[in-house]
Amino acid sequence: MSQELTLQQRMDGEGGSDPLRRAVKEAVAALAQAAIDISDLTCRGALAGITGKAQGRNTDGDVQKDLDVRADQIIREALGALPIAVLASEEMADLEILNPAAPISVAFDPLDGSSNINTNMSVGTIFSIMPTPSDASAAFVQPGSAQLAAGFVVYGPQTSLVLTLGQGVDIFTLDRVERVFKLTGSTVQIPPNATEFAINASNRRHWDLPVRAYIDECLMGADGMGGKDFNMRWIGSLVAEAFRILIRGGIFLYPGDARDGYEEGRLRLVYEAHPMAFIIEQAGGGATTGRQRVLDLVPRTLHQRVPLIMGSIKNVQRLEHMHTAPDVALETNAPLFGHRGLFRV
Ligand code: AFP
Repeated sequence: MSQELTLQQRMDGEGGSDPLRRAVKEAVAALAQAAIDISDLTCRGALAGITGKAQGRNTDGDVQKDLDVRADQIIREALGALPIAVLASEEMADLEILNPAAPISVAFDPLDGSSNINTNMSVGTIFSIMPTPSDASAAFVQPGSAQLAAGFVVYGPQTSLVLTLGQGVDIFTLDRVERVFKLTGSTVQIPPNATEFAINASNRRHWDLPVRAYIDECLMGADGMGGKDFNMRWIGSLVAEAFRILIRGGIFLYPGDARDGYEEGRLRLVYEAHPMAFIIEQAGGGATTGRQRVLDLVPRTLHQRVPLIMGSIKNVQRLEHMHTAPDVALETNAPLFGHRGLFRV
């Protein structure tokens, strides 16, 4: 039996026995148990009847895969008996008011990256825990900075749980024999400078100038104004990109673009960008729309989309600068400039 702390032992060691902290820890423990059950399904795939086949569309028009629906059911069952005021899920049109007097509310994306299921690529679960306001129906009309906890699970070669309770970021790996998550990374810190970017480059013609200028600067590598060569990754699974950034740094971009319906990007604020931003900032990184800090945003609607740029702080700051100083973006992007600036040298 390995000696790493279990998730429960780590949370017990975090202190905070007041009712609010206790409710948070109970919810995290239940979400972790649900993740183990979802992991059992993802690692068996078709043998568990998971085909990735579309089963219809959720109310926001996203294609709903079989595992989206089953993961949503597993999580609701796991949370059902707990003192939770409001549930919000990517798979639910509206909030579910359970016990308005309960201290916490939980929003989750039960299965992120579901377009990867039948290609055996990493998928995941993302969750955000908020304090319940006096008007429980406004549980997710709060800035992301109000979150009490956030986490995500990657169902990949390992099943890993990434968690912040507001005092740094820990990584837990599922011990499949003992069926418990064990601490394998504590107080994780993202390298401040990175030379790896993640974006769906097929959308370049739809990007705004600052994003195009930043990516072109990365592509120009050591020949450009950035002065260093970059690598690129795009997995099509937010949780996998985020996990890689926590481990080796990098910058992830899902910006708004000119495509119909993508003016505010693809990712959802309440149950994707808010929790991811909380985790990334707790690990010393940055998370922005390009112009605003994601954790400062107050959702207008439950399934609101938001541009999400997150990762190594210096890279995120460079991109923000390009959004607020268009001349910088123009200078980087103008075709008349030679590789090394206005005059070829
Ligand atoms: P699905 O859950 O529909 O597969 O979307 C996954 C996701 O929201 C996020 O995890 C990826 O980073 C992003 O979409 C990929 O989007 P593109 O398919 O447009 O590249």
